[in-house]
Amino acid sequence: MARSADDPGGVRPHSVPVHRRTKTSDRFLDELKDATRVTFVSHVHPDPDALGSMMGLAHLVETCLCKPTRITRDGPIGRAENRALVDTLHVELDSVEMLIWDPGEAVVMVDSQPKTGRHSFPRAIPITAVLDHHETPGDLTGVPFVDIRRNVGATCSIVAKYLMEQDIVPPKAVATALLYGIETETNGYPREASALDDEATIFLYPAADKNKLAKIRNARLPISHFETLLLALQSTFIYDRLIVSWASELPQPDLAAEVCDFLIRFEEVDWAVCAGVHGDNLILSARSALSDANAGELLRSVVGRMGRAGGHDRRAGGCVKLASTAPSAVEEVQAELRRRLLKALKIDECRGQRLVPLRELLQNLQG
Ligand SMILES: [Mn+2]
Repeated sequence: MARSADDPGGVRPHSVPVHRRTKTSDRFLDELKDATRVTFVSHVHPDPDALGSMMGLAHLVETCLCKPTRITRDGPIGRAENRALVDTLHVELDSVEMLIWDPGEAVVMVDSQPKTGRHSFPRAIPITAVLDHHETPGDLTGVPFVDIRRNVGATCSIVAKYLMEQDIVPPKAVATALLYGIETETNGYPREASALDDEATIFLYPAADKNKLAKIRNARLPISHFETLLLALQSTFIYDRLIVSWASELPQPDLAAEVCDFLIRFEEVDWAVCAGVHGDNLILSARSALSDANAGELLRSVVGRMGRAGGHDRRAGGCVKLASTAPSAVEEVQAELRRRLLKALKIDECRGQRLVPLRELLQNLQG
């Protein structure tokens, strides 16, 4: 029998599978090849992970398939850093309420899943692909392409992986948005990050604009930000290892998360929750300093049929529609949520202890 040149002779080489492994990004692009245009959608009040993911995938589709793309904004962008990202990187967003859908186009959803109540675009529009990392399950029936990685810190990391697989170094603005998207999703402690998030960060860092990144991180804040923080701290209560801030009016809904990020650093607690009124909704945010906290699941069970909630292991968000925004009606909803929260965390019903004692608050006012 003839021997090939690399036959080790006598020793059987390890069998190596000959079929070429299809990359996930190849399958993603394949699903979009017949579309006239690709439109990217995400959740309401898009955050950096949503914005960066849409920008990264739009660049991938434009480069590999030479197709026109649109990226969208569902509702206003609240947080100052997120608005700074859009302004600084000159991101062009189409308002999802104003879009006219073309039957030949493909819709790709990022950082969210269909029918989770987190979007306002028409439910009848078919979705071709979903890329997400949330624990909150959506209705994926009939979606041809699904890439959901619950162990990954950011959807932007999955998108960066697609770019790596296709050997595409993204332009500065896209790399900056992707990097900031990963940063915002993985900066808590304990870290909710995987090896893929670190790999994506290393890939994106050289291509990103570090000055613009610093400008976004340090976005200037309006006076309403400080007023809200002050009021929130004045109605913050400690129940054993839980701290809850019953913020009153939130000028923008993302402030609930900002209050939580601030409170979870309090050394005497493991859980932080903020609930504040925005329009006719009670916006909820939760954080945990524990590993395996299942915050998304916990908030979902607390909110139950009162509204909707979901998220990650240590971070979660939710929303309860208020029948009335009269203070007594809001207090009633808050009391029910507090009761359920204490029960879920196995904390005995107790009077909350103020973070800032009332006596001090009054003294400061008089001084
Ligand atoms: Mn995300």
